[in-house]
Amino acid sequence: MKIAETDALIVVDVQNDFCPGGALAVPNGDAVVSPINRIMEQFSLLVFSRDWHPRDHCSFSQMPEFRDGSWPQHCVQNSPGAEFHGSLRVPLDAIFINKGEAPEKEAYSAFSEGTLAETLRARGVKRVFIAGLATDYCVKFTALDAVRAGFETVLLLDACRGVAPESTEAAIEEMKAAGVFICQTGDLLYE
Ligand code: VGL
Ligand code: ZN
Repeated sequence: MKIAETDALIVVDVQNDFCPGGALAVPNGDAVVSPINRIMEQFSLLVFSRDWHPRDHCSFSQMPEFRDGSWPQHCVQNSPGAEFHGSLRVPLDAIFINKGEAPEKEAYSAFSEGTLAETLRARGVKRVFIAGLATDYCVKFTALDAVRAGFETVLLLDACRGVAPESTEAAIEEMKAAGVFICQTGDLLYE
């Protein structure tokens, strides 16, 4: 698959708290860093989203069940857990999206704050590639919103990891049904 000037790469929530040792560690979450680093220079436009919660965010629970609405405290604004993974390459000319800042509202999608679709359209973007964490939550909702916003949408499966196996499988099916193309970073590199 050939990358065009009208493509953007959206890197979703590759933050310490979603990686091994973090508050809401996704199994092998850090495995997404190498493929993302490897492909990013092919894209003329990069977007990095960050889960960026206040201390009292409504999704936080004292007895977390690791599902929607019941997470351990994670990605608190300006905390080490909210920082990007230390090995992730983060070019300064990228677009950065913070989400989940309102205490009373969950915001899984990088499009939640409402400005990303317009920003991408204004930059001439037609197709978005999506990678990062977690497949069954923020990646899924970002991909579904991208389709809804009218972008051709490609999920880079080997550059994503999910919270749990069943919800990850279900998320992949849901994305496919919505029109998301599923491919591998290798399909970009060795074209
Ligand atoms: C996420 C759970 C809670 C994610 C964010 O980035 O997928 N998951 N907050
Ligand atoms: Zn969160």
